[in-house]
Amino acid sequence: MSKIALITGATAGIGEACAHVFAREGYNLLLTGRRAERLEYLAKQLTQQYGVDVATSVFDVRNKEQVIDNLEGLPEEWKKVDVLINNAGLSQGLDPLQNGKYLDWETMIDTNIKGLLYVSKVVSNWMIINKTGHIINIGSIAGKEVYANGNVYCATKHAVDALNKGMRIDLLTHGIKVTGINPGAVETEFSEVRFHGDKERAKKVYEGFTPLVAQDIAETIWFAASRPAHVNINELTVMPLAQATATNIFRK
Ligand code: NDP
Ligand code: 8X3
Repeated sequence: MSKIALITGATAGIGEACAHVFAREGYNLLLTGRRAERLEYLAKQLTQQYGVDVATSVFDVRNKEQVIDNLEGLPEEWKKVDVLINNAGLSQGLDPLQNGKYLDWETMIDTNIKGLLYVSKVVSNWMIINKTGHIINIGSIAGKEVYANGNVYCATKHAVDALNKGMRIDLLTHGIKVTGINPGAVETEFSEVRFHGDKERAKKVYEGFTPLVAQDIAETIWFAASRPAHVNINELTVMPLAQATATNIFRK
C-alpha cells in the first residue's frame, strides 16, 4: 500500500516542490492551502504525471474550527498519514518592533505557531493510533538567529524550533519521528508575501547571489523522510553557499 504525505501550504514554493518530490517517490498526497484553484491544478498534474492519488483540503490554518472540521471530515483511509510536512507559513513586514503592524504580528503568530499546532494535534493523534508517523516542521534560519527587524517572524520560527523539540519528547514513546528543517534564503513567493505584494522589493532580496530553490529544500525533506526506520534526523539547517548567517550574504 502506498504511503500518505500531508503537506500544508502546497499551493506554492517549498510545499508545492515537496508535493512533486513525494509524488515522484510514489506517495499518495493530501494537499492543503487556501487557494483552491492552485490545489486542484496541482492535484491533476501530479495524478497525471506520477499516477498517485491526490486529495485536497482547502482551509486556513489560522482557523481552528476549519482545520479540525476539514481534517477530521476526511475519509478514514486518508487519516493514515505517514508524513506530515508542517510547511504553511509566512512573514509579514520587516519593521523595527516599535513600528510593527499589529495585523502583521497576528497573521504571523496565528499562521506559523497556532496553525502548526492545530494541524499537529489532529494528525499526531492519527499517528498515535496508527503507531507510526513522521512530522517534519519547516522552521527557518530565523528560528536559529534573530536579525534586525525580524523580531516577530524570528520569534515565531524560534517557537517552531521549540515545538519541534517538544513534539519529539512528547511523541517519543509512540515511535513517531519529528524533524525540523531550517532553510536560509529560498527564492519563492515568500518575500513577495513579506512585502505585501511589492515584487520589485522582493526581487532585490535574491539579487547578486544564488539562493536556494524550493526543490533544494524538498529534496532535503525527502532525505529526512527516507532514512531507515530506526534513524531520526532531529534537525537540518540548509543555506545557500553564498549565505553564512541570516544577514551575511556574499553578493557579487
Ligand atoms: P510561499 O509563500 O511560496 O508559500 C507559502 C505557503 O504557505 C503557500 O502555499 C500558502 O498557501 C501557505 N499558507 C500561508 N498562509 C496560510 C494559511 N493561513 N493557511 C494555509 N496555508 C497558508 O513561501 P515558502 O514556500 O518559501 O514558505 C514555506 C515555509 O518555509 C514557510 O513556513 C516559511 O516560513 C518557510 N521558510 C521559507 C524560507 C524562504 O526563504 N522562502 C526560508 C526559511 C523558511 P495559500 O496562500 O494558498 O494558503
Ligand atoms: C525565511 C528566511 O532569513 O528571511 O525564513 O528569515 S529569512
